[in-house]
Amino acid sequence: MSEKKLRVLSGIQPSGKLTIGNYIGAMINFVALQREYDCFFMIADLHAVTVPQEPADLREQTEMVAALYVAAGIDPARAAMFVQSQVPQHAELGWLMTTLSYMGELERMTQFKDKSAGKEAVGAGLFVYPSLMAADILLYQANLVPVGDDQKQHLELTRDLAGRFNHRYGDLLTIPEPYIPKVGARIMSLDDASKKMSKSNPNAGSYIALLDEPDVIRKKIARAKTDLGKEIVYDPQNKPEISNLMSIYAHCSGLSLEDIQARYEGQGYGAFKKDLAEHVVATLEPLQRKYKDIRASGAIHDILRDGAEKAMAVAETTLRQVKDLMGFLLPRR
Ligand code: AQP
Repeated sequence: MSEKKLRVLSGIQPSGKLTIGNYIGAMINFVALQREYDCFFMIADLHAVTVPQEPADLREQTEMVAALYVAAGIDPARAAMFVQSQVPQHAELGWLMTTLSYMGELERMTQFKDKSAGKEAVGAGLFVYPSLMAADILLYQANLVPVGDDQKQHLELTRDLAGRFNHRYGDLLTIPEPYIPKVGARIMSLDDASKKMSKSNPNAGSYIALLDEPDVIRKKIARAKTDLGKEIVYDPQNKPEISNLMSIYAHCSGLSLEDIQARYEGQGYGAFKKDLAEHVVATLEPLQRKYKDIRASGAIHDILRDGAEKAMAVAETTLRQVKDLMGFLLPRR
């Protein structure tokens, strides 16, 4: 008898145009994970609205993320890909998880502190974001959650909430483990390597969007910040800007950091940046081509409908069990 596959849940917010950071840090891994695990990949639109979104942009970006998932190699026949708001169980379990959460633990979340710092009005959604994230994971009884450094604290809270629920109401929820990807790196902003590259950065020059035209990519890389001196060496401590560009180079060319260093010995930043731009353009070209085909085919809506149905079947089972254990009166079937 074949062993049951472990389940994985992950997602990306449609809060802007996806960047090469999202691609290297998340999407490449999604594609690898679907071969080995029972995967659920969502488009986290309920999370995206924890900061204000233009309605037309949100809709377009949601479709964009879905088409980019497929263009990057996510196979809807293997992995369920769905829009979070199309599976209403997320919002409902999110509320129940909020009632299980303590103010103190939510106040300690560094992402909340970072995103609310210096703001006069901070949305309550931003505060309870981690409770919703816990619901996203627990609904699917996910065993593994791929997380970057910045999400580790949220996963820890998810584990605490699952443990609290199980202790209080009965052993139901799977305690998820972090999955540390084999490949992947934190890609930093092109204008400041102390900050991660982010799709919501108002400065479009700080990121390479996956759908940027080749000439836009060339311009952005030509303008990317560099460090003092002109050596191409990987030294994140002393040469953070060039080290970040070298990471992107390595991912797009398949060369090691040592190979890149050797190749540009004695040359300045100019030659390095020119070649880097061509590697990025060549990496994104097939992705962009597939993306256009998928958008033109109109297939994305069917894929998302099927994905939501698949997700809902699992999510509804968990939600019903949760509500039953908590003492909610369930409608008779
Ligand atoms: N710069 C990055 N380098 C590597 N991985 C990254 N990820 C995001 N930026 C980088 C990974 O992409 C996935 C999706 O992230 P998200 O959309 O849920 O939110 P995020 O991490 O906050 O991404 P952004 O682009 O910075 O979005 P905004 O600007 O809206 O906050 C995650 O797996 C993340 O690790």
